[in-house]
Amino acid sequence: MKWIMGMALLLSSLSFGATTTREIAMETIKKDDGVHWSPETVEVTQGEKVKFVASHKLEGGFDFHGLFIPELKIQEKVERNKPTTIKRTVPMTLKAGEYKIGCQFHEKHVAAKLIVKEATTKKADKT
Ligand SMILES: [Cu+2]
Repeated sequence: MKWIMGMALLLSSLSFGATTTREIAMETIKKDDGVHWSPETVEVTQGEKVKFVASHKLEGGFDFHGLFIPELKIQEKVERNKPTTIKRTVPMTLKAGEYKIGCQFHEKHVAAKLIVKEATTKKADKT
């Protein structure tokens, strides 16, 4: 019985614990004659560990794009068919709100939205 509870605890800490890194796949897509980062919206939480996997598989056009999220100190070159992995922890000091997931190379590259949500533990401290 103790063993089962131990396993349950271990499993729940694996799914929800601070050690979990969530993978966020970003991909270039063509829409309305422009290149966009997809998905259009990415939600993260303060303190969350994330792993961006950025890929560019579009044929024609630019050979590479950039993944540019200054708030997370991300400025990576993403070459065609060479997915790039970037790991970050969302700073607890990063204000909740909306930021851009852009491209540092192309002005017309349509940015996606990065939504930073307040950590619930921080909320609990306030009340
Ligand atoms: Cu671009």
